[in-house]
Amino acid sequence: MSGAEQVKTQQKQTNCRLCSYLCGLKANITKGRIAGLEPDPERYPYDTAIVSGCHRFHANLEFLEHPERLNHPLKRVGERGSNRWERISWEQALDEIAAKLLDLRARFGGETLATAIGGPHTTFWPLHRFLNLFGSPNNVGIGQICWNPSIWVNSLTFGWPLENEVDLERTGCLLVWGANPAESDNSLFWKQVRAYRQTGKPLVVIDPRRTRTARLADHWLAPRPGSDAALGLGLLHVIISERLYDKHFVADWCHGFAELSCRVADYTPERVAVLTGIEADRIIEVARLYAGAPAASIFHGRGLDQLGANSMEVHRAIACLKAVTANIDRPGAALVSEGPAYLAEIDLELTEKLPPEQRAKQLGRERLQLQTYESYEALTRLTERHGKRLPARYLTSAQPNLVWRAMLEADPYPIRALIVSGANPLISQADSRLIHAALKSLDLLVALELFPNSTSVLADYVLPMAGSLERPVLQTNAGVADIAYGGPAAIAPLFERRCDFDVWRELGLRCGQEEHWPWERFEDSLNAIVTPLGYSWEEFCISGLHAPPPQYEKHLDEGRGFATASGRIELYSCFLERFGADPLPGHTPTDAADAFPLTLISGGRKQPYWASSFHYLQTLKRPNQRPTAEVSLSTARQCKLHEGQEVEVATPWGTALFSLRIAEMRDGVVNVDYGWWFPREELAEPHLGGAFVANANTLTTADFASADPVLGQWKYNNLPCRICPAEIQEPQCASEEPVAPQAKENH
Ligand SMILES: Nc1nc2c(c(=O)[nH]1)N[C@H]1C(S)=C(S)[C@@H](COP(=O)(O)OP(=O)(O)OC[C@H]3O[C@@H](n4cnc5c(=O)[nH]c(N)nc54)[C@H](O)[C@@H]3O)O[C@H]1N2
Ligand SMILES: Nc1nc2c(c(=O)[nH]1)N[C@H]1C(S)=C(S)[C@@H](COP(=O)(O)OP(=O)(O)OC[C@H]3O[C@@H](n4cnc5c(=O)[nH]c(N)nc54)[C@H](O)[C@@H]3O)O[C@H]1N2
Ligand code: SF4
Ligand SMILES: [Mo]
Repeated sequence: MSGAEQVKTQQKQTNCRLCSYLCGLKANITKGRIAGLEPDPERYPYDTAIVSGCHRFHANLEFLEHPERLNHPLKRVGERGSNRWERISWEQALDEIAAKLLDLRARFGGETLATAIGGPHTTFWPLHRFLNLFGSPNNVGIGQICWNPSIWVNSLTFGWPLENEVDLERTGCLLVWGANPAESDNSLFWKQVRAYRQTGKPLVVIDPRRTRTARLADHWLAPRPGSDAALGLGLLHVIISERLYDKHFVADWCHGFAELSCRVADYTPERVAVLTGIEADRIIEVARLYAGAPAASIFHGRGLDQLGANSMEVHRAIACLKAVTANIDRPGAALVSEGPAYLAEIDLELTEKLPPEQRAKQLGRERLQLQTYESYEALTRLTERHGKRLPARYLTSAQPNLVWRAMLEADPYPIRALIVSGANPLISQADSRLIHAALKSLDLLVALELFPNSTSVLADYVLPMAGSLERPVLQTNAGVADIAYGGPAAIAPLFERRCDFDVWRELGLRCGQEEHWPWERFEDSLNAIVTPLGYSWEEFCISGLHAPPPQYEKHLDEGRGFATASGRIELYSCFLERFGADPLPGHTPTDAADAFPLTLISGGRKQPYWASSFHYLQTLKRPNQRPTAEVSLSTARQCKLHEGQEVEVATPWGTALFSLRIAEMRDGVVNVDYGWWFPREELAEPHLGGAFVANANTLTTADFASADPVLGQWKYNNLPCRICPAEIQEPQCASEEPVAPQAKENH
């Protein structure tokens, strides 16, 4: 490099934003453009192996400068879905959207606006702040099916959420249950799991598929999908009947041990073997391994978060397993998180500003036991004893099926507007055809997006958002733990792109919310968030990490205990009892459906994609990458299918096409990729980028009537299905074994 060029090149700290790790990077900036990126060894979570193993790191610059990125605000000119747009100014876009929102609110009330969010792609508290101040309880997204069943369960069992990331150096036994970090993480945690395994300590993976994670394990249990709660009860049965539990800890700190013992008494290994399809001996072996380790950990994933009623049940069983073995708040075991020492999410999202009469408009609240404002408030009264408050936004988020139906049927009131941010609901939320009809019926649909996609093409306005490297980032895990990490933008947003924060603030100013948006820039709000830590945003960015060392056995502090009604860990939950739910963990068997003899898992993760994201990036494109449906060899033979064949997967709700892959997994189970669409194909109606071709969510439903009454949860796993060659389209295979319909077994 010549001397003249060296002068022009500036190095700036920034962060990748292509997954939730937000890896610290250094950007080399020449003439205002990023010429190159390298990992920053000074900042979290630096590890050479992370970057060399991460597919997406190398895609950052393509992501930033991709020719299809949205660069200017667009307004629809043709029919909805015709993909014809005019470029307009930000002022015009914001003025028109705000005017339309105010008009709709005057006619139908604040509840007429809904928002849709997805995974942690952006900072969501500004959206919630706007929505609460606007007066709507109707945010849909992932509240019930990603992460939050365990947030609810751990909070009502232990008084606050537990850390899911486990202390692998000090644990003596690790169970990875319904998660596949080899594909879904592929970074720091996955590296730690591999290092852990090299020490020879036991790794148990519980997954119907022999994933890359399962291949690393010395114990692979392949339950029938959806039967995990029964497995949990079986493990508890062995631990209690063989007296492997921690007697002192149970006597001192657990409430309801006698009731739990009674509940698990008839979940003998032999009976659980029938329910789960796992041999009794293996259940006994894993129970002894877990209870016998000096410290043991359970890492769980979305395989357990998306099982309908059994999600709460399995998380309750796991919480009881941790409690009775005293694997709580000790090194190498589960840690009760601290509350954030920085400005808490609840104070940013301003849920207390949503008036009671608007909270009362939460759809389905008469039937839901948790996942309502009332339950959230009751939980907060408990956690406040320890000076902590959970974020409300996920624990009260709306049941999506009821929101889509209110758009279509105006029942019990009309929802006429939707703003989508950091999500692609047509592809990544349940029941794509219903969502399609609902979006088409709206008076106003706005998409805050980085790339055009199957949802944004249906919008009235598409607003171009700043993404990775163009905006500061701060990950706070929604404030359920005392951890925060992030850093500054490398460059100002390109073209006319803006941060999501700016859009919500500008809409807020136009909708009478001036007093609640004191920060002019996103950075100003980040400054306010970290100020309680004793430094400014700029100072925070130097290390980019706030992660105080863990504190153990906090319940032993003078008079502290656990923030539950009994002050102890609630094996028997007084909280669930109060809201009419089963106070003990149970198991809900799945009904058999003759026409759909197989069981569907929709969406085991795969690198390098993230749901519907990154399919357009050349850097990541793998030769011949196709959406696949996986079955075992024996299921393939039974169904007369062969590797590479085009197959149709059908459920009672729809069909989708995949390429068949034979994989090591439980017989009778089908696993399909999720998030598939085809950005190179026609985006206009009716094709919508192939939104209905290989989309796992044409196979799913969030139907409220059949959703679980506790959270209103729907299923992405454990769904009835069948599979056949694409051209024949008739069922050819029988079920793995007949499953007799049984009544709910917990009473
Ligand atoms: N069948 C099935 N469905 C599932 C699941 C499953 O396992 N199976 N999993 C569920 C789970 S756990 C989740 S979390 C969801 C994930 O679903 P989503 O979060 O909806 O994921 P994506 O489809 O990747 O959509 C994210 C969108 O956000 C945009 N985006 C990225 N960064 C930004 C930003 O800074 N600002 C804005 N405004 N937009 C941005 C991307 O361009 C992309 O279009 O899917 C759920 N749906
Ligand atoms: N590459 C990639 N990484 C991602 C994402 C992505 O889209 N792509 N999404 C991100 C998001 S939003 C999330 S929430 C996380 C999720 O992270 P993970 O939970 O690790 O996600 P999955 O890879 O889907 O792993 C779930 C596993 O559960 C298994 N499973 C399905 N049904 C059952 C069941 O009934 N019982 C049991 N025991 N197991 C079952 C599946 O076979 C699958 O292997 O990943 C994140 N990381
Ligand atoms: S995609 Fe994730 S792991 Fe990879 S560099 Fe970016 S933040 Fe780090
Ligand atoms: Mo998720």
